Amino acid sequence: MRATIRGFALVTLLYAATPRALRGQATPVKVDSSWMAVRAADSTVEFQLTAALTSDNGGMNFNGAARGALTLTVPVKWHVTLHFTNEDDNMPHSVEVTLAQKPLTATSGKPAFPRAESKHAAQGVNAGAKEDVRFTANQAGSYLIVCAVPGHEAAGMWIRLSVSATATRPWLQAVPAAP
Ligand SMILES: [Cu+2]
Repeated sequence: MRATIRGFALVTLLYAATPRALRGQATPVKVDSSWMAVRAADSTVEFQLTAALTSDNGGMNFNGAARGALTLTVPVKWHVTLHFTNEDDNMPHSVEVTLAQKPLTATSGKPAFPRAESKHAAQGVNAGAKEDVRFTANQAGSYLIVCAVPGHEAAGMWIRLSVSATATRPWLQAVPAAP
C-alpha cells in the first residue's frame, strides 16, 4: 500500500517536472496589449504575429497560442497587416489565412483572401525572418491563421481570425484551445 502511494507520488512528481511543451498542454495565453494596433480612421488593424514566441507546443505556436487558443476579431472590410516574425531556431514557419473547416484539412495552398499569406508559405522562413502580410478581410466568417509548412497546422500551429459583420472595432482574446 505504502509502496503504491510512493509510486504514485513519484509518477506525479515526474509528470510535474516534464516541460509543458512535451506534455502538449499549452499554458493559457496572456494577451499583450502591444500585439495589436488599431487605426480606426482608415479601418486598419496591425497585428504582431510571432511564430514560436514561447516553447509551448514544441514552438509550433503563434504568440504562444496553439490549437486556436487566440482569436483576433476584425470588422468586415477592415484592412489587416500581420507583422510576421519567426523566432524559432529549430524550424521554418509561415503564415496563411484559411477558412475554418472541421475537421482541419491539409492547407489547399490558396489563402482565404487575396495575398493573405507569407511568401513561399509551404517552405516557411527561418528564425529572425520578418515579413508584412497585408490583406482586406472582405468577407465575414470564421477563419484560421495557420502555419502552412506541411504538418504544422495538424500539429496545432493555428489561431483564429473572426471577421465580424457586427463588430465595430478589432479585438484580441485568449480562448480555450481545441482538444
Ligand atoms: Cu510552422
